[in-house]
Amino acid sequence: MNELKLYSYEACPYAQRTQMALLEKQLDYELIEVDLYDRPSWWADLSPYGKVPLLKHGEGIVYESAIINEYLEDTFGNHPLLPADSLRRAQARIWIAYCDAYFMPACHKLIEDRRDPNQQIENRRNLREVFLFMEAGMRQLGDGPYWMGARFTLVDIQFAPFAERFACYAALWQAEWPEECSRLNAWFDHVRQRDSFRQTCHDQDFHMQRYRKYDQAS
Ligand SMILES: N[C@@H](CCC(=O)N[C@@H](CS)C(=O)NCC(=O)O)C(=O)O
Repeated sequence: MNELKLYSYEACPYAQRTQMALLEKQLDYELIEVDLYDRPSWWADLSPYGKVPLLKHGEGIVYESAIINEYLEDTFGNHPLLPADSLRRAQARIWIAYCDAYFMPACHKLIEDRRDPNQQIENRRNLREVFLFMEAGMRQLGDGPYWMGARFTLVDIQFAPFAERFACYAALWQAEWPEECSRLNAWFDHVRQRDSFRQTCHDQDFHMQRYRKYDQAS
């Protein structure tokens, strides 16, 4: 049987992406929690580099959240999560890549350099530029409410878990989501209403408990 199994970790934003795609596409799947702090013996045999999410489809193994989500999109035509037009698909993929190549590193730099106030000034300036770049890019794409327009896509899924955690970056490392980013604000207001988000998100206390550990680590 070609059943779908998602190996996940509850707090993992990348695994959340995959779970959101599975829910949006209304696919049946088995959710298997892997305790990354007490790894089961079978995990090393299954996962080539030990990271969640990992999708098992029949005997096939796929990992890397963005690639799993594209695999689901390629394999299951129901409830499409990429635009039909090839130029719009390319644009969607550009933003999917942008999230991991620019947005997340800009956030993570604030965590890494938390003990270096001078570097944090530069990091906050850089994060602001990233936000303004995303805002301008979204406006060029159209009115929304979602990233690519009227329809929810893999781009929304790519960013959503990090938008959810952003309040923690703000509380702990003074990250700022610029007020003038009105298209982005409206985007997240809509994303947080999606069932796939509501079923996979956690409240700020849940995330703060985990991020405080990073904050306290030397
Ligand atoms: N680029 C990967 C990142 C996945 C990732 O970093 N997952 C973390 C949990 S949030 C993990 O499994 N860490 C365990 C490890 O690195 O050994 C993706 O998008 O799937």
